[in-house]
Amino acid sequence: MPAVNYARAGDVAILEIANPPVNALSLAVREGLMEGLAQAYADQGVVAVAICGAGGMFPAGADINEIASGLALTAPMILDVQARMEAATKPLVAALEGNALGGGFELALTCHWRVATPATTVGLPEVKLGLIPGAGGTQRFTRLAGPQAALEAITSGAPLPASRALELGLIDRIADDALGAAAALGRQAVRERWPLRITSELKEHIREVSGGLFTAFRQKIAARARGQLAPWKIIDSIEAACTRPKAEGFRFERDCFIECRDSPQRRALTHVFFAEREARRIPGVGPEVKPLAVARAAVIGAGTMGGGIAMCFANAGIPVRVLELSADALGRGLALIAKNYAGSVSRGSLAPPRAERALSLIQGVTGYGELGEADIVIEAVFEDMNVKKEVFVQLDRVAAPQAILATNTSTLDIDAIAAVTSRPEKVVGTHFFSPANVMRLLENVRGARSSAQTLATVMALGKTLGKVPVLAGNCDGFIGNRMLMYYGSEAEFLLEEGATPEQIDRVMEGFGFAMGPLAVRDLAGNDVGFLIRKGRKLPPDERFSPILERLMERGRLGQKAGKGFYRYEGRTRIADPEVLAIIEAVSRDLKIRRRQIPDEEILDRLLHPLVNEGARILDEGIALRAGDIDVVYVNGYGFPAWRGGPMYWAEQAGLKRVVETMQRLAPSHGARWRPAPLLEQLAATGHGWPGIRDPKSR
Ligand code: 3H9
Repeated sequence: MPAVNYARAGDVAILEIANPPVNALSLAVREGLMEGLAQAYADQGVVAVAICGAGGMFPAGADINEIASGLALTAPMILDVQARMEAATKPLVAALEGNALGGGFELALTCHWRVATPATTVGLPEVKLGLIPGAGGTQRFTRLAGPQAALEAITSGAPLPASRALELGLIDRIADDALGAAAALGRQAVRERWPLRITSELKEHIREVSGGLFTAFRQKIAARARGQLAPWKIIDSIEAACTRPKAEGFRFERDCFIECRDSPQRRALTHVFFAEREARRIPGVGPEVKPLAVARAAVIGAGTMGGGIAMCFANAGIPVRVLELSADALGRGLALIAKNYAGSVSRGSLAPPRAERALSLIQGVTGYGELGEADIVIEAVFEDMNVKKEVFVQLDRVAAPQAILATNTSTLDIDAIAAVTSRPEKVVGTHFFSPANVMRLLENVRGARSSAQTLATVMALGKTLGKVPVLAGNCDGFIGNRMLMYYGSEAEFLLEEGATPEQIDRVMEGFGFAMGPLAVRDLAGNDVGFLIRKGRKLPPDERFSPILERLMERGRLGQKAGKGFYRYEGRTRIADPEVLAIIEAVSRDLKIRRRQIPDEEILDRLLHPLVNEGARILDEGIALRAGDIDVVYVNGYGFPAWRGGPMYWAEQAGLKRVVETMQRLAPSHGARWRPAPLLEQLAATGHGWPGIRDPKSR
């Protein structure tokens, strides 16, 4: 099959890019485009050319594998195709359907005009791969829509709906039949003798742009882009579009693209991209296992978590019932949901009609009898085994026979919950992260008897809800929280030995974590952390630090109490001498001599326990692949995506070095520093983690 099909619709040539799954601009496509353009230019009967993608999908970008292998820069490159397009004497019109992204959208921007369907999204998401657009995207977008819109869209990488792209001038028309409308537009341009609109030559938006715009934008994204390379290069490149001659601007973008492509950040983010997709594949759950269609859902509990989960369904267009036995509690829960939607509308992140539609899909109920129509019921009640068991006994009685019964527990035993039902094969964990309507991770937990169809359903559901689903085995804390326990405890041991909360959080945020471990504790609530800890079984040679308990005794519950590891003014955290006094008293009681702890030690002490427990989790089969653990940490625990996740980080550091560091620390820091057997074994044989792609392919 040719990668580009050439056809004629009367006097218009149609170049259809056909390269499944997403019609990426691989070498064969670029070659096909060069040939197709030559044929169309030479064809006397052709007055205009329309470019489209097969299967209703305009290309979603350059081929990410080719960027890693270097083939993306083998001639003909996208730039060569674009040079050929700009030399056209016949109108070129892009017919955009599906997701026209990255290099695909850059190709479209090189056409003289663009038509999209109402459902099309366009965008330049390269930043999410640690890249900047490398085929003139920063230069042409800026010329069409102006620098402010370009800065916002390209540094975030967020897709734009067709309606917004039209407002910004990135596309010219919206039509249900994009290809038909593109051909018509090409004919109209010929008939009415329009000059060909070469986007790289437009000047209106780049004239007299104030430098202050870029300074202000750099300040605006300083926190969000901390430690990263690509966002800053994107800003530089957009600035170059406004301040340098055309050829220089394009060359500058190119140089920045190469610099980013060769960076460790690009490799790490490519790892995360493929790991997220790989995580959806479950051995034994092949395409022959059809997921149950989820047309209606129910959530038990209208607290923060239950409400957030209900919003996820409503946002995806699935009607959902929320159950609270008391009308008061239900009223409070529904009011909170309404408040959350109102907040999104007032911030401008949600259009009022969409908020109204979502709200109309959420129905509060106060009796189990009203849940019989749901295809899946997710329990999100208090984290207590007896309470959960009672809920599942009731659910089993009222739920439809085909319905899946899921629990949002973050630590409890799925099998013990399944055992109280008559349908353990339909019981599964669906662990959402707070706030559930915002956080991308969905940690699905397989019980011993969860059926293949149940697993297929919750994995597919993750995608439907716009989440990143990962499957975990059933154990205390599953993947994420089991690892977190060691990370969190180590932070407190560091406090006992001489570190301060500010130092620890500064080091981890400097590494790229969204928040340091103690700031996170304050956000989640120290009472919550303490409760979870109480339910944990520790190995005999392990202990917890008493610091958390001492903070609790003094009412330092975290942000909600205005004080925890810090004192809070609004959301601003402020170091508090009282906390230091509490910590110092603990050190004294434990007869630990406080010392200055170097920043590098803090980083080592906090990252290694994550990796070591990750190795055990992998060895026990709780995680299917090392990449799954990375996906969990990046999407649920604020680990910087541009560092690839804890397991990827360890592999880059060298597993041998990781083991040596652990062995060095083990004598003074206890049994938990003994390297996991799998880690030792891989370090000794020089192998990487099972389930992380061969680094040579990155
Ligand atoms: C770029 O364009 C650089 C240029 O500026 C300059 C170059 C010089 N390449 O996500 P899905 C695969 S950088 C190769 O599950 P969905 C994906 O791995 C690129 N493969 O589907 C998966 O394979 P498998 C800028 C790709 O419907 C399958 O397609 N573009 C690519 O949920 C289905 O993917 C982007 O960053 C690719 N470009 O979402 C867009 N894209 O089945 C990246 C996907 O074997 N892509 N695959 O696991 C996406 O955001 C989503 O895939 C998309 C579809 C929204 C398109």
